[in-house]
Order: sequence, then structure tokens, then C-alpha cells
Amino acid sequence: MRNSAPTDARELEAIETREWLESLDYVLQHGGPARVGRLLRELGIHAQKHGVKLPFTANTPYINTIHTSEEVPYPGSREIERRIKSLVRWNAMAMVVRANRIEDGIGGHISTFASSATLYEVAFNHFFRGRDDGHDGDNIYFQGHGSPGIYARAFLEGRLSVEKLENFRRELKPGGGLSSYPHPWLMPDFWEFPTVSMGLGPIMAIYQARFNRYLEDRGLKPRSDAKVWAFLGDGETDEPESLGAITLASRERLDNLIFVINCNLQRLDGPVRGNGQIIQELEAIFRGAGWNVIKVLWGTEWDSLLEKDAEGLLIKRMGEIVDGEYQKYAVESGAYVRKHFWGADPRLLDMVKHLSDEQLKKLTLGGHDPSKVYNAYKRAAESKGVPTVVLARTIKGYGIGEAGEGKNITHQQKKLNDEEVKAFRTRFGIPISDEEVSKAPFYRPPQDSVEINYMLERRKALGGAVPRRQVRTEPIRPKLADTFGEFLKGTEARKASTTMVFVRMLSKLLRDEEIGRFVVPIVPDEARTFGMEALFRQVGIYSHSGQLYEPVDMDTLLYYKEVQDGQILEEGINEAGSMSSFIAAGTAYATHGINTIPFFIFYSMFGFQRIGDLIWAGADMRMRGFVLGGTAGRTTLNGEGLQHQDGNSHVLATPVPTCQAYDPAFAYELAVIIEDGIKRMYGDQENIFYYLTLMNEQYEHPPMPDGARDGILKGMYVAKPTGLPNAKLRAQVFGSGTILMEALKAQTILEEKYGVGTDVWSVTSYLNLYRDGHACERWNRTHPNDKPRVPYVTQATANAPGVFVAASDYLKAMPDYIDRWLPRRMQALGTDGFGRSETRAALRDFFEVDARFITIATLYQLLQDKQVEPDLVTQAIKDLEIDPEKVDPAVS
Ligand SMILES: Cc1ncc(C[n+]2csc(CCOP(=O)(O)OP(=O)(O)O)c2C)c(N)n1
Ligand SMILES: [Mg+2]
Repeated sequence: MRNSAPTDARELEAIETREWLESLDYVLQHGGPARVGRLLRELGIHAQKHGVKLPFTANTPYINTIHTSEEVPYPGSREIERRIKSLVRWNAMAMVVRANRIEDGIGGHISTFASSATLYEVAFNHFFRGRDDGHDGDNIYFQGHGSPGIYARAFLEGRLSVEKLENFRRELKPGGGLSSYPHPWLMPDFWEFPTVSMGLGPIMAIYQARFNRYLEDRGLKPRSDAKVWAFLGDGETDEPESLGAITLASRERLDNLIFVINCNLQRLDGPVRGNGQIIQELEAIFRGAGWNVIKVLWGTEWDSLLEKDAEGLLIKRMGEIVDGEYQKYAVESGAYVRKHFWGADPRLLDMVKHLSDEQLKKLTLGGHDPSKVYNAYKRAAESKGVPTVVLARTIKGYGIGEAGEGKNITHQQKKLNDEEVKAFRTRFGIPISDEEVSKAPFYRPPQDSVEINYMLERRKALGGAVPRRQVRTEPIRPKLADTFGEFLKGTEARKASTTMVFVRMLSKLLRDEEIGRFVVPIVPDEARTFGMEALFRQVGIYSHSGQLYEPVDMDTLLYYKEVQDGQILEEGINEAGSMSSFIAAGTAYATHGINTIPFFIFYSMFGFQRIGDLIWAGADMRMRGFVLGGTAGRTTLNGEGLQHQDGNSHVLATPVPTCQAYDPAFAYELAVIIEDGIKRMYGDQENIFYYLTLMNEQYEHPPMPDGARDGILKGMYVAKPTGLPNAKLRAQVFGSGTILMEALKAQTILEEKYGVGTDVWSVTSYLNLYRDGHACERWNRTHPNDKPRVPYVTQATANAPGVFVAASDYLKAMPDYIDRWLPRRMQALGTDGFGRSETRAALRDFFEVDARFITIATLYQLLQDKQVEPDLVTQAIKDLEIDPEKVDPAVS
């Protein structure tokens, strides 16, 4: 006890600090942590009012978020689960090693799952919900490169045979194999969510969780406590898609969403943040975004050390080590760790003097400690009102020892030598003899073993096996004749764009008694662009929290109406998010057993070009629905210029095998295609989706010609036959989308000025024609004695007289897709090159796709056929005021 007044300021400050801390302790004891929180907030405001600038940090110290005192005991048998996990580890490793011994270079990953085995095993035994008991089932996005572990567990559960495991990455072997990564297309009874293109899993998971809520809020399914789990790598978080939508999850209070980030501090080439701390970086980002962040850094053995750490030296030390150095500790000896980590302060060294070097080395990290992981998941699952991210620290290649544990080469390690396999066996206690072990055989204990019984019992208690994909919807065959009938009659002298026509169709579909409520309109802040604002009022914009304000346009008919059971997903300026919603809605027939029919309309340039990889993933996932590229066409969208004008998307849609792409010109074409699409996808249950381009040029839409339906769907039909069928000169002109109008104008010029009898065709889908043509050729090649199949293009044009010309608002590649199956060569006009801001007329002149250029192309092709003289073409070039020396738009 002092009896003299403090003399210097430092001492005074120390006393002051102590007094404040004691007061705080008092409040903590009597009022609890929440009271302390409120008090600190008050203090913060008070200080700020008086000009105090408070230091900002979004980070908590580098220790576990859940304090030991808050932990609950582990509910299962740690010992049996450890043995099961060892068996899973072994078979996962064996799968990759064996595959690469048989076929060098076949690939596969050992080290990713080696680091995340505990993260999965705890979830399999205690959290992941299946659907067998009528529960909704969890939606689990497994980290793509961890697939061997998921297969290994399914093998132990008796869901996959040895043959299947043997054929890992050999899918074409007789009997089939296992796909490298989660691909629902390739394993439709197993995988639900494709994750391997990094970053797509996390963003799809966020929108999946939101879509699950949407279904509940709209009364399409009962409320459920099912979770969406997304397992991702720490390196993966560098993908913009991984973190780009996390605020949506907190804003929408998605407490059905759990991210588990496997923080092994490494990616493929090296450390994720050698000079920093990825976990702290992610913590700050997620906390800043309003997530519940649970750090699982240290295993149970560290608890007693932290308890001894009265002065906070250990916590401070833990927080100052950069990841590159932590990684080094994983590969170095205990002596090294003692010297470099603990050696920073004699008091730290003192804390671990009772531990041998070996014990020091073996201090477990949080992500490898089932109890820590269990507690984190439990808290995550119980989280209310916010999504949770679990940041689990692990070691990459955990357990593979010299073969690469913690090493920079570990990601690519797929071959272990005999010694390494043996060491792995010994470390995890796999009952395989020394003689056998070098072959790395698969191992499954007997069916009545403790391990198998335990894992099956746990899965049964949790509602059955995961992952498992099941289609649980019945086909629907709505009667849509009334909805679509009016569009077959044309617009009767009224001008309309295909966009306007589509919006009207959508509005009618939304009112349809049978399927209206299953329609999910999705739009990324572009509804007004497409004239869809009437739908705001008609069906409302989905908002979980309803509308907490009076919209400024409340007094107008079409006000911005947000409502909890709103039907429109208005996603803001976020094509990737919108596409993720589309994928969730387009796969609900499997994920939820609900036939939602999504219509996602976007600026066509920002579709395939921007989010093509998500579209690819959606196709892998067997999504159904309609994506609509609005304001499409390089020369139809005028004024907007180079970045907006889309002449690419139909070419970019080509590679997606399930994509049915159409470039319709008339209302009846659109009606026929959409009606047929609903039938094929929801009646016949075909795993396809549609891409339709919509334009904003307005013109009259004629009634559907008799017998056109089949051609519209197959890809081409005569939209307007010539008025001069007996003319000496004949031509066939193909147009698509609004360029069909140019073809029709060219028809008039050709017939009136040059006497060329011209049939005009609408080519609704070059892609269909291309696929059909190749399918026929392919079949014919291997069936030389059979009657050859004839491509539809060839059948349709067989008796079409004269020359062929095609004009498209997309690349010339489109018409080129089909010219080999035409009876004679074709001139192809298209819009290769960068767009320009201009009027439609100027753009079509620039890109050489207007009626004048179609006319010249036709006359030139007649010249090629020696049916006209060069002078006629020259004169026409003059008459039509075409500059023969103009720049080539393709390269300017
Ligand atoms: C979009 C994309 N880019 C690159 C890759 C190739 N790739 C596969 S795994 C990997 C490293 C993964 O690191 P991390 O996310 O930390 O996962 P870990 O294996 O460490 O758990 C890379 C670059 C990919 N699959 N997807
Ligand atoms: Mg990693």
C-alpha cells in the first residue's frame, strides 16, 4: 500500500487505468457482458463528442473467438470419429496416389482435403442434414479440390464401390468413374453444386441461401432450419466473386448461411499472405460486412497455455507472426518453433518449458481439433439474424509428412513414394500390413465394424446421406394457349419491340393460374431499361423486410413496391449475383422439389461476356429457365457505343451444351419459343435453358405464317416469300432479330429495282442449325451403309432457287455456322468489330448490315454465279451510295 502521492505522470496513468479496469470488472460481474458492451458504446459516444478520435479496428486478437469457458463438451465419440476420419483420409489419399500410379498426370489433390478432414468430419457426424426424414436438407457447397475426401467417405458409407474409386478421374472407363470435382452434370445423383471454378461456390451459396428465404417468404415452401454451407479455401477468397456479395448475406440477415473457410494459409504456388495474416484480413472484411465471425485458430492444448498468459504476452506474440512464418513452423522442428516463436521473450519460453520439442511441434491448430470445430459450427448453426463465417486454421497437407505437409509444393503433390505411404498408414493407424501398404490399397472395415456402424447411425440420425442430388418434382404441363395466343396474331399495325412483347408475355405468365406463382423475374437494376416497371406494382419486388419507407413515387401507378412476398428479384447492379439467383431458381426443381421458372433479363453485353463462367456452372448444375439478353444487337442498341453493343453473345452462347439460343424477330416467334421451352424444361424435364436476345427497335409484328412453328423452333423458316417467284434472278436472304427488317427492305429493293425474286427467311437459331448439321454429319460418318441423315438447313433450302445471303447483328461467324449445308455458297454479313455510339442507320451502314449492303451482297453473289455483269453491281454501289473504300469495321 502506497502512502505517498504518486510522483510521476506514468505512475498516475497506471493507477488511473487500474481504477477504470476495476470499475469495468465490477460492471462485468454485476451487469454481465452485454451491460459492458452498452457502457463502452456510451463511453465511445461521449469521447467522440469531446473530440476524441477512437482508433478503429475491425479485428479481434489472434485467438479463438469462442472462449474455453463457453464451450460445450463434444457430443460424439471422439475416438471412433478419429478412426473414421483416419479411414477417410487414407482412402482419399489412396484414390489420388493410385490414379496417378496407373496413369501418370491424371491429377487430383491430396493436400486440400488433408487440411480440411476435420472440418468435414465434424459436420458429417453432427451437422449436415439429409432429406430422408422429410427435412429440407442442407445445401452443401464442398470445396472442389477436396472431392477425394467426400468420395472416400461415401465409399466408407457404402455409397460408392471400389471400382468407382479406382476410376477416379477416369469417367470414360467401363462402369464409369468419379469426376475430378463436384459436377452435377457428370454425377447427377451425387453432386448438387459445382464449386471448382473458384469464387463461384461462395457467391452461388449466398444467393442460394437468399433464394431459400425467398421461397419461404413467398409461401412456396414452409419455413425450415436447413442451412447452406459453403466450404472454401483461403486462397479462393482472392476471387472477387468470393467476397463481392457478402454484404447481401448480412443485409438479408441470412442466418441460414455458414461459410467455412479452410485457412491453411496456402494456395497453389505459395502462401496466401506470406507477409500478412489472411485470417485477420478476412475477419476484418466479414465483420465489417456485418457477419458473425468465428475464428478457430488454436486447438485445446493451447487453452492451458493461454490461461497462463496473464500478461497477454502469448496473445501478442500470436498476433505478430506473419503467415509465411507460421507456415515455416509447420514444416520445421519443435526446436525451431521453440527458438523462433517462443524464444521471442524469456517469459514465453518459460511457459512451455514443461513441453518437449516434439510436444511443442504437435500443439494442434483449431481446424484440426474436433471439439473446437464442433463448438464453432454449433454457434454458427444457432446464429440468429446474421450469417456466420468460420475461419478455421489448418495445415495444408496435414498428415502427409515429408511428402509435402505445409510445403509450397503440397498442392500439386499427387504421388507419394512407398515410404511416405507407409508413414501415412502408421500415423493414422490404418490396419494394412507392411507387405500390402506400398500399393496404397483402399480400405473399408467390415460392415459390422464400430466405425461403419457409427457413421451410418450418425447419418441416419441426420436424415441420410449427403451429398445427394435428387429430382423431386413432377412434370408440369400448363395450358398456355390463352397466354400466348394473342402473340400469334401479330400487333396489327402497332409498333413494338421484342423487349416490349416479352415484357407483356412475362406479365401475362405471372398472372397464369397454373404457373404464375412459380415464375421468378430476375433483373439487375435494369427493369426500367426494359420497360418492366409495371411489374413492380403487379407482383412486387421481393424484400425480406418489406418496405420500411414510403417510396417517393408512392402516388404514381407504377411505384417502387417492395414487399416480403414480392416476386421480382431486383438484384441491383450485379449480374453475377443475378445469375446466381437464376441458378438457384433454375435448379429448385432438384434442390427444393419446386418447379420455379426463372426469367433473368439483363443487358446482353453483360451476360455471357461478363458472367460466362457462372452460366457454365449453371449448365453443369442442370439449370432450367430463360435468360434474356435485352437491348441486344450491335447495331440495334444505338448510342451506347463500344462497351454496350452486343454482337458477341450468340457466339459466346455456342459452347454451352445445354443452352438453346434464339435470336427472334417477331412476337409470334418469341411466343412459340417460350411456350415450347416451358414444355421441354418443365413438362419433358429436359435439362436445358434458353438464351433469347431481345431488341429495342420498334416495328410491326405480322401474324404467324401457317406452318411456321416447326421451322421457328428448328432455327429457320420463310418469313416472307418473294412476290416474283418466276423471276429469272432469284435470291434467298436470311435475317435474324431486327436485321430481319433490313432483309425485308432489301427484298423490296431487290425486287423493285433489280428484278431479283427474293425469299426472306428468319433464322431464329443458327446454333440449332449448326448443332443439327453436325449431328447429322457425325451419324453419317459411322453409318456409311445407311440412308444419310440430312441436316435441317439442307432440307429446308433444298429447293430454294438462287443465291444465298445472310445478315446478322452478331458476328459473321453466325451465318458461317451453316453455310456448308446450303446448296450453294453464301455471302455472310455481320457485325465483327467494336461498336460505336451512333444512330441505327449509321451503325448499320458502318457495319454493312443494312438493306443496301444486303442488296449489294445479293447482286455480288449473282455476279459470282455469272448471272449479272460487274457493271450492274458497280452501278448499284453508286445508286445505293456505298463508299467502296470505306474502312473495314472489323478492324477499326
Ligand atoms: C477460377 C479458378 N482459378 C484457378 C483455379 C486453379 N486452382 C485450383 S486450386 C488452387 C489453389 C487453391 O487454394 P485455396 O483456395 O487456398 O485452397 P486450398 O487447397 O489451400 O484449401 C488454384 C489456383 C481454379 N480452380 N479456379
Ligand atoms: Mg488454402
